[in-house]
Amino acid sequence: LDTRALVAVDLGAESCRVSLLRWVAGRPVITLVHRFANAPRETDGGLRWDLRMIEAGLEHGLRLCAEMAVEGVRSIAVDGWAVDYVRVDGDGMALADPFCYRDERTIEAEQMLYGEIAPERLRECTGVQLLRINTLYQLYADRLQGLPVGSQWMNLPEYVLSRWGGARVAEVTNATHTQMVDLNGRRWCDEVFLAADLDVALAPKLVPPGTEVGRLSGELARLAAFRDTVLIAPACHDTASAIAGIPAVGDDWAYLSSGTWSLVGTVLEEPRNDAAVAAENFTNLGAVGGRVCFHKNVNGMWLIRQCLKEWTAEGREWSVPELVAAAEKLAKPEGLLDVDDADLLLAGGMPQRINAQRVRMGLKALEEGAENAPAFASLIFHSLAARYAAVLARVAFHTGKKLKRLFVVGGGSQNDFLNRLTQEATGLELFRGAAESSTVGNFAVQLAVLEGRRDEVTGADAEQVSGWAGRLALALEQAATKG
Ligand code: LFR
Repeated sequence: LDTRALVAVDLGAESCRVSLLRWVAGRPVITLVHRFANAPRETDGGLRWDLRMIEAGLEHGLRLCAEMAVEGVRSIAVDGWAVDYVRVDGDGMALADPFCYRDERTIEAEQMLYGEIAPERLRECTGVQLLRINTLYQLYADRLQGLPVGSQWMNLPEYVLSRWGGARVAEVTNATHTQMVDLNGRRWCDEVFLAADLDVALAPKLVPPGTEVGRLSGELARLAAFRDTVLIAPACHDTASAIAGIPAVGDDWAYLSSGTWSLVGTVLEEPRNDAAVAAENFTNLGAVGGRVCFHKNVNGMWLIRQCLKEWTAEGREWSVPELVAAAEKLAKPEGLLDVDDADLLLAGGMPQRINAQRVRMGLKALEEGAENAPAFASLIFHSLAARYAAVLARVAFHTGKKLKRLFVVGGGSQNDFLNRLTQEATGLELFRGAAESSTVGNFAVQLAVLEGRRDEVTGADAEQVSGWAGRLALALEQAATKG
């Protein structure tokens, strides 16, 4: 057995993480080596990510891993949030900071695109939830805005791999979220490219999860630990990785991947895209094992984070646990929020946005200001739980599954109050998976391919990946209790 270490990079809209898996007495132990904050900012006429900051943070993380892993690093894999992309020049260098998917330019672009291809047809071709954040609407918006569009582009995790020496690819679980991939063939969909007047030759080659894309090269490769390190595209979509990190088998379980967004659904062998599914705008994204993540994007911790930002600006720093504890003491709020109201997906002024919605609904506005933060938090948690339950009921309906268990993973899974509300609202048995489930799934895919078990990630034997996930979830806990 090759006992060199593995590195998993997980890019999040709120924080990026670099983790190391080492073998200690034959057992895997995972350590979160470096975590740094991430956020989009308004610059250059748009809401954009600070690419240089992200790349520098990741490089710092890799250097720390190299110091720790005296045994050497066998492979590195990168997953991250979907849909955003980097345009590159012929040398693979970024042409600009990438837009954040929340940038408002796609509000109009989405409507314009439907003049070229009907939304129903887009759904039929791709099976993907119509969301203005999808890469398709963003690339189309670039075109409408007259931005230079003749360059190749890559989604962010794949871009990071390419910067470290990997080939330019589009890993398929991540690519499905572009809304430009054919639902059945899982190839770039010519009809969609044509409708949006986009050049399919500028889209990278599609590869399945668990593809070796090259060897680490450049400065970092001079470090002893990185002398012979391969680069792997895991499930580059963080949600697909998070789901691969759930150690569940059987047909009676659903997932809630809880972070900035809440992804609420279940894993299917085959996509479901009938008229009722389309009418309710569920998605069929690529999952590990050639399977399908059948879910809906529901708003998530974004609501709380955005409120916290306002209260911090007022000079009151609530910690999340403190806020959760205070919210839990309050009586059930009067009237719930429509958490998926388009207005609540936008940045800034969240308490005001929430109150504006309440007033529109004929409810009493909450008293604004940091001192009343628990009332906002209580409203948000109760509303999220109710929404999860409503979506899960529809998941059961559309898939015909008899759901009994709900696995909650991601940072939001640490919120016991929300978990309790979710359990009560759904009536499902709730299991708390790993907070860093994307990292677990990322490592699980690496291990499967490194151990010569490609079939586990491409289809034939997908349940085995959850075997790895089970072992690795334990590895994480050990790391945590050992500090
Ligand atoms: C979660 C996630 C969701 C995707 C959203 C935007 O981090 O990747 O799956 O819909 O972010 O990329």
